[in-house]
Order: sequence, then C-alpha cells, then structure tokens
Amino acid sequence: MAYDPDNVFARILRGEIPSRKVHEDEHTLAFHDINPLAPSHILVIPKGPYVSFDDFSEKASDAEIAAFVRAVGKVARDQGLAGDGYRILANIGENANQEVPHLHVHIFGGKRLGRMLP
Ligand code: DGP
Repeated sequence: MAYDPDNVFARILRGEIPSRKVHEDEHTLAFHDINPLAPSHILVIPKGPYVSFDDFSEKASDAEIAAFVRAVGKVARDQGLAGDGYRILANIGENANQEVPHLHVHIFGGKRLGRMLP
C-alpha cells in the first residue's frame, strides 16, 4: 500500500491536528490516544512515512528503528508503567483492523489488562 500523506497521523506530525504529546525526538513522536482504552493509552509513531510495521521493519534505517524502540520503552517508563507492567501492540493491515495507515504502537497500562487473544 502506498503511503497516504494526508492520513491523520501525518497531519498530527505536520501540526495540522493537535495532539497531547508526551515525547518527541528526531525520529519519533508519542501522544495520547484520542479514544483511550486504558488509564494510560499512548501511541508512538515514527516521523518517517511508513504505513505499518511491515514496511518500517523493511525500509527504515537502523537509527530510526533504534529511536523508535527506545522511545516506546522510555514513554512507558516516563508514564510510570514499567513497575506494574503494560502492553504494547501494533495492528498491521486489514486482518488486524489497522485504522490509521501510519505505523503506530499502542502502549496500554495503568490497570490489570485482560488476556489478549485473537
Ligand atoms: P489502530 O486501530 O491500531 O489503527 O488504532 C488507531 C488509533 O488511533 C485508535 O486507537 C484511535 C487513534 N486515533 C485516531 N485518530 C486520532 C486522532 O486524531 N488523534 C489521536 N490522538 N488519536 C487518534
């Protein structure tokens, strides 16, 4: 799938849509999900134009991948989630019901989460 430069997260990256940011660095941005499913529900996205984890894992530079992984861990720690635990999740494509075609990892925490089954 070609990257759609007008998807909602591209617009957040360009500052056209507001977001509640919790982290930003050269390669990544993290912000609160607009429709939180847990007391803490943060989305971490790369700044580059990647539709999903599928093309990110293939095309992103080592620096982008490292920054992204580091950002996910840092955001979880900064939100105070590391002690009690949390969940990270990425939906990829149709079978996973990915809604926004820009890679995002969800961080869920702040409560005892249900078991995740397909
Ligand atoms: P997914 O189903 O994995 O593609 O999740 C997309 C998530 O994006 C969903 O939890 C809601 C969130 N979302 C959609 N539009 C916006 C928005 O404009 N701002 C923010 N902060 N989150 C959004």
